[in-house]
Amino acid sequence: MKRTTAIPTTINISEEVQEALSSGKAVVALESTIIAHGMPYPKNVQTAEAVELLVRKEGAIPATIAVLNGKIQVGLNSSQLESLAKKENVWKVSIRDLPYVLARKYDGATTVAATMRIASIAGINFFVTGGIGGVHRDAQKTMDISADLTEMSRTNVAIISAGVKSILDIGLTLEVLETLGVPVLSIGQDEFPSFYSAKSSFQSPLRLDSLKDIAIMAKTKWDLGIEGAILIANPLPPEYDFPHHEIEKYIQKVISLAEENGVTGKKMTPFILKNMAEITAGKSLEANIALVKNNAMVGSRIALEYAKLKSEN
Ligand code: PSU
Ligand code: MN
Repeated sequence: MKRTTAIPTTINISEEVQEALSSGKAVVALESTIIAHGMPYPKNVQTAEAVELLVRKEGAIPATIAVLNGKIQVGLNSSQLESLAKKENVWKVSIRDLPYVLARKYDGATTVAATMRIASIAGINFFVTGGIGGVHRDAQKTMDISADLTEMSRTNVAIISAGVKSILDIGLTLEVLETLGVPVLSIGQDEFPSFYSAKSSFQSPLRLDSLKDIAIMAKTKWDLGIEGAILIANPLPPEYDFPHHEIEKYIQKVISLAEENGVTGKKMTPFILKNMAEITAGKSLEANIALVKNNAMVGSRIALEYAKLKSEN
């Protein structure tokens, strides 16, 4: 998407990313909440580095997005990645937090919602992550629905994830995405994947098997001026798949633990991820790492197809 307005001075885009954007190369945005709040050190920084490398191997340019000392940074170098992964007190920045964290000159890790908005301002249309936020189980009572969903209705970025985690209410999340007009498609299967498993027992609203077709769909949507994201669900590599009954048992335990500890609001998702890793003796973390890498490869390929389509135009 062509930028029509100037980039605000609170955004710093690395030279490499700037160069890639101005020459029409494929650029893939990456979030930083997964680094600072989604995985423990040092696996978080190792994964972030490995993911960037995979994006490059495919021929695209990675742009990890975070807030450093009150400035938005698009494209982090290794020492910036390392410090974000190591530091305590890195703010979890969803869309509502962004102006506050900038005004206070804090360090912040951006969620899917904040990352996609920044990516879009910078002119990046593809964004790779692991899992998105959604409608939590029991949201009828708690109203805990991630701002990732509302952001998807507004911002023209295609998100490559491994589906919706079953710590959330997958059915309600799909319903909300429908209401918000967000196309949800699964790659190569009819069933919508659930992060830790390729299965979920929910039918995927849409299915596409060819990455080129996904790029065509994205371009068509935005060319028509239909605003908002496309959620692309890429099932995790089969060797990491958790059987449904096994994962469900762990999730229920971890959710009760969150309740016992009075965990609510923005602390909920990091709490669940941390405790899932503990209760599965690291197995959920290994799956998480493998699926993010897989998404980086597939997402980069889609971004390359899209860049090709744009250049042919
Ligand atoms: N799911 C994961 N790993 C993550 C997150 C979600 O498997 O790291 C992070 C993402 O940054 C997502 C955020 O945008 O959690 C959602 O948080 P909340 O539910 O508070 O909106
Ligand atoms: Mn929430």
